[in-house]
Amino acid sequence: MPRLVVVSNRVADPRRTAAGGLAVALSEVLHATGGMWFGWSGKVIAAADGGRPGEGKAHRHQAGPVKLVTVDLSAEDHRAYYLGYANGVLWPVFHYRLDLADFDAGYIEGYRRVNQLFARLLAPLLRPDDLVWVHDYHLMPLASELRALGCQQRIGFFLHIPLPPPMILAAIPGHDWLVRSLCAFDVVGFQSETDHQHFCGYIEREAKAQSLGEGRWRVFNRTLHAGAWPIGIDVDELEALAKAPEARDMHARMQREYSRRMLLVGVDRLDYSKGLPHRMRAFRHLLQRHPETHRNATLVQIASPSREDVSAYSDILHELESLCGSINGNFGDLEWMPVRYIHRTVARPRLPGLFRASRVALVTPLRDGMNLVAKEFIVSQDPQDPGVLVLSRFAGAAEQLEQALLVNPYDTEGTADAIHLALQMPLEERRARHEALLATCKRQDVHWWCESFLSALRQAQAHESGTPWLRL
Ligand code: ADQ
Repeated sequence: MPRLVVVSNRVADPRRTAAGGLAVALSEVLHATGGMWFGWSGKVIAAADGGRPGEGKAHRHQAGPVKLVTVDLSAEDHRAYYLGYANGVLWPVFHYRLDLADFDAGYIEGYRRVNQLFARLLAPLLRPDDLVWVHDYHLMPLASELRALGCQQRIGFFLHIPLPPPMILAAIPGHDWLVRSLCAFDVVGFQSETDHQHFCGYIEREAKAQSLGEGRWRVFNRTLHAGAWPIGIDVDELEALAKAPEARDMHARMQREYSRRMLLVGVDRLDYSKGLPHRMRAFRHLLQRHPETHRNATLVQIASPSREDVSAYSDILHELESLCGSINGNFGDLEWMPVRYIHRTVARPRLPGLFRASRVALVTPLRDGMNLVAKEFIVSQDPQDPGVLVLSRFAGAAEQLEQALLVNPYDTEGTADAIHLALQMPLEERRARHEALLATCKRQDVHWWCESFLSALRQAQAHESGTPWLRL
């Protein structure tokens, strides 16, 4: 079996369970092949301490049979590549938020510089038959930079966030460079068929790509395989967590605390793509329209701090705080607060207990690549008395989880009606929906995702002869 080399913005130590499902899944293949994980260390070196743009050294650590290689970034590279281009341009545009993108600050140079730095440090560590798997929007030009250095390995890319329609993508200055860089990969994977179709539409129209059938394309004088590989969760890991004392304790405490009320739950990173203010407005509408829910329903909203150094994030924080405050002020009384808003990360082992104690989960992003919380909620339920998933049709997960109550989060009234339906859903219907949803989560779990993507990458031609890839 060829060695697997994973490249991502951040590197997780696969021996730590807190690393979550993705790290667990990748760790199996990394272990089996004596693989390597390469990425940013998370450290930023100030100019005064010698951090220079485009420069950095690779640090190597051994985690069992897996090699972890990390690079520190200079403060300037961190500002332009990570905060600027990745999170200030690509994240908003890929979530259809052109209004939030900062195109003019010249971040693209820093983005390119860091991708070149990664390529320079990674290339000498690669063996000819390695399978290289690059993750996410931070590293879209990496294959093109590796190819320019003469790397002929099979290189795959997986985009964890959505890909917008061609006309939105084309609003990015330099979009043609970005997509052309993407075409230096052998396999390009997306979360949903919708994202995949956006990519095909773009390369067909803008790059005159020719379809070879079965997801293969001839484009920029190379052959590329594109497809949808919806990411799943590690069902076994979550089931084991659910049985452990921390989850059981959490479940018992929540049940005690909310024995007289139905619990609704939302668990998200505090990000504008997650639709938190829209969700609060729908919940407020529910309380206005259905007075019988007063004192009977409590929404626990956990929103973990995220990218607080990007300004759009402090706006969403203030909007959410103000909405929660006004809902509690207008509807709450001495014995009941309709919303419990917690601006913190919940320890992963406690999540299944929280999910299991909840009658309804609100997963209502305005756009989301997949949304793993939706799947984690399903797997955490008691099949005999399961809760109901209210899911945005704009989450990648909606393509698979058809038996959830699908909503349009921009439609406040419609979402409130769906929440009402969820709170009242008879046991038989809850069971039937849950059974179908659970089967999907189990069938297409994270191991299936990992294996099916890697199998496509293994089949990619190792490497095409023809014109060498020129740095663009
Ligand atoms: P995220 O946007 O971070 O990830 P999501 O898939 O919802 O989104 O969550 C990832 C993990 O973080 C889940 O395991 C979840 O339990 C955990 N998490 C989220 N909020 C938390 C909180 N407040 N406390 C504790 N844990 C929390 C990106 C894309 C998604 C895509 C994933 C994976 O934006 O669309 O599903 O990658 O590909």
